[in-house]
Amino acid sequence: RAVVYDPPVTAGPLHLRAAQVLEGNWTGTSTVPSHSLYPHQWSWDSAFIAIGLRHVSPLRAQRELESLLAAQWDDGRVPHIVFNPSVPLDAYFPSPDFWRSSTAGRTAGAPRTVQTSGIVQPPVHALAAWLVHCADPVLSRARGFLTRLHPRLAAWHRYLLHRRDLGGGGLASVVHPWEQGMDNSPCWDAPLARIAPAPARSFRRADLDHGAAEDRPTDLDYGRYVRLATDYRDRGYDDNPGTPADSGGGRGTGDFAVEDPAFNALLIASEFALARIAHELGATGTARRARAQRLTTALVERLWDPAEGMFLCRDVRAGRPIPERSVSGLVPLLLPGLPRDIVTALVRTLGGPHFGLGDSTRLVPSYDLLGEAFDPHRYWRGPAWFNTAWLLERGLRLHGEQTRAEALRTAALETADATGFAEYVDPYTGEACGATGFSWTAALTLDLLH
Ligand code: 9YW
Repeated sequence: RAVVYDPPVTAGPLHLRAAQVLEGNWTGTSTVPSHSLYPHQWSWDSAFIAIGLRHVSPLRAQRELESLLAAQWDDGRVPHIVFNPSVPLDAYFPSPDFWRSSTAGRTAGAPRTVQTSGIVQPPVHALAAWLVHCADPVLSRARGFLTRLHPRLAAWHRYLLHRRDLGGGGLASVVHPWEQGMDNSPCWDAPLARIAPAPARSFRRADLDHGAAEDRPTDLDYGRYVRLATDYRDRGYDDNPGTPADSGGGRGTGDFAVEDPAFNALLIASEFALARIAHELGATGTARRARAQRLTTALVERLWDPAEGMFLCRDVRAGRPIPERSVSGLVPLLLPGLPRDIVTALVRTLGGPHFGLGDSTRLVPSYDLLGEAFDPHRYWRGPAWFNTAWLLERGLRLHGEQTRAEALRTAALETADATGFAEYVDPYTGEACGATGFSWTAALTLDLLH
């Protein structure tokens, strides 16, 4: 089996090489995460890409978000993939003929012309829109960028806070591991164990044409991802939040529902950004800010574990926390309204034996170094990723941890440079895994350089 990675970009200063990666991955309306592995538009990738792209081309950064939000469904959901019709169907699985958005998603208001997936990804978009606006407010105002985006971003948050409050405690639930963005995190092992996998013969994984099998999720994982997505599609992508599940495990009808700390922290950070956007557009933003504070309280009440010194995922169907330490449980550090003792505990956990930052690891691992499922090369089961490094760098800086933030920033820049903007790396050695020339790695490099 041939493993074909994207060609590395090797010459010139770091910021120029990063900009070159984004240029190469630009399709004319948006940026692919990687031509080989991910040849369409991905939702949270586009948000991170826009955050970096704003330093090179504020116009392209605006268009990145506009093209994604143009594929929003009438119920407010922003799909996790917007498919490029000129890419062959077999280049990526699951392809448009699997999701069938324009037919299966009709009741939920999927767009008729563009094909999308039917699930979502973390809501980094309002935060990205605000940062993109700030890079060039004159251009942004001249183009009516925020005026046009604001209603769409507000509908997106409404969808998550109402249709997706499956636990009934105010937080949004994800209904598929792909929605949280950390596909094969060990956090999903227990809730996924209840899902009967789709037969391996019923689908064909395109990812193994481009990525090493030992770095990717397993076939059994994929069987379960396919089962969950098929069931959701066959329900017409209906979230049905008002219906109590017969298992007693919260609302909604799917077999998988999890409240995740990073997903919700990003929603809260984006609520704060929406307050600023509303203020820029002439409103006070007070109600949004108050809601962001209330959501922070709900996040602490439902997901904070004082004994672990970090946030844990909550399995809504089983009605209990998931006892796995994932980097997701540290991401709420980016929130301004966090109680001081929680900030202190998170910083301690980040540098402690489970994540080893500033001690045994170069970049923050995606999963507990001491966890049974830890694997330094397998995707979200240990490798370090640049988007989580960027989020934690921001959190450390926000809470006055300048020295730690600076060390993380330097390590991220050096590792991005040395690996040709790898998708993810071995957290101990910094060795590249997955694709190179990966868009969010290049984009967040640009942002960290500014
Ligand atoms: C897949 C595009 C996406 C990211 C996800 C990451 C991966 C898709 O790639 O998922 O086929 O495995 O897990 O976070 O958005 O970069």
